[in-house]
Order: sequence, then C-alpha cells, then structure tokens
Amino acid sequence: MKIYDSKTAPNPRRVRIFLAEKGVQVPYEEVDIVNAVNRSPEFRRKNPMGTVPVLELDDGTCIAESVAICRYFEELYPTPPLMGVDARDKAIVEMWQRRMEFELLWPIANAFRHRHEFFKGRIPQVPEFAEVSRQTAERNLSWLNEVLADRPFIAGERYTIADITALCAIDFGRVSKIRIQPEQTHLARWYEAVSTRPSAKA
Ligand SMILES: N[C@@H](CCC(=O)N[C@@H](CS)C(=O)NCC(=O)O)C(=O)O
Repeated sequence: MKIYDSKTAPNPRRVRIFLAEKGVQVPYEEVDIVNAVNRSPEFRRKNPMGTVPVLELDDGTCIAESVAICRYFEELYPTPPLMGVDARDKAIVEMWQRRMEFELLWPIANAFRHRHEFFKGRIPQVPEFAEVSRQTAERNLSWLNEVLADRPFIAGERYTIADITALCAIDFGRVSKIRIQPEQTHLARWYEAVSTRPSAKA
C-alpha cells in the first residue's frame, strides 16, 4: 500500500493530517506535480482525474479523492473517530466537511487555479473568477467566524475531518493573500487550537 502525495498541495495534506491523527503510517511517494507527472498517461491509469492524493492498495486498487481515502482509513481504524460516531453525528460531520470543501477549500483553490502560473495550460483560466473566488472565500471566513462563536470545533465538541479540511484550505489561502482577519477572534482561537496539534505538521 502507498499514497501518491505532494508535500506542497492542500488535498494530500488533508490525508496526511487525518492519518497522523489516527497514528497510522502509510508509505508516501512524492509526485512531481510541478512538472505535471500527475497528468501523464501512466499516472492517469491510477487516477483518471490526474490529481493527488491517490491511495494504491496492495491488490492494485487505486482510490482517489481525499475524503474517500479518509473514509477507507476511518473504517479500518475507527479510533479516534474523525468522521462521526453514530447516525446523527456522522451526518453532522459530513454536512460540515462538505461545507468546508465547497464553501472554503474550493473558492480558495479557485483563487489560485485561475490566476497562478502553475495552472497555465492545465485549465482554462479566468482571472475574474479568481478574484470572485477570493472574495467568496473572504466572505465565508467571516461566516465561519460566526459559526465558531458557540463551539470549539467546526462540527461541534469534537475535532473532525471538517477541521482538517478547513485548516488545509486556510493555510493554502496564504498564496492568494486570503487570511484570517484580526476581528475574526473565534476563527483565530480555533486556528490556534488546530494548527498547534502535532498532526498539523504532517
Ligand atoms: N477532489 C480532489 C482534489 C484533488 C486535487 O485537486 N489535487 C491537486 C493538489 S491539491 C492536484 O493534484 N493538482 C495538480 C493538478 O491539477 O495538476 C481530492 O479531494 O482529492
């Protein structure tokens, strides 16, 4: 088993943090995404989307999509639970995980993808969309600040995959100058708590 990884990219980091929280060690193979090795025909046989991370099992099965990889390890190693503990809790964690992906990670990623040299020739870039995405991300950080006013973690009392997605999104926002603002005190308190966990170094 191994995970095709990229140390600089936000989605593979989600999986690394998830596994660090579980205390599970899996060998990683760094993929040279700068030179588009992930877009080669050989890599696309593992993941037709041409993206990392990808988990390759010993029987050759390849599982892409960060959340799908996390789900696999959550089933194998349920403790500590990072995706909920019962029907209600699992649904709540899923709700927040999807919100962090769609409302935070995706706008932050698009602020980068539609502007940065890295994606020239990889996707059709629309610089105006980069700016709209940056503004969306900033609005959603304000909203998340309010969400965190009454709870320690994004999905409630417990640290979950939703916190991991949000942490990776916010850290990646740096390259597009998307930052937590001084008045966003709930968000700042949460960020301090999650970014100082040992797993955040993964
Ligand atoms: N939805 C996918 C997104 C994967 C993704 O976009 N990976 C990026 C790195 S964060 C990538 O491979 N980028 C290189 C490229 O698109 O060429 C997931 O959750 O794994």
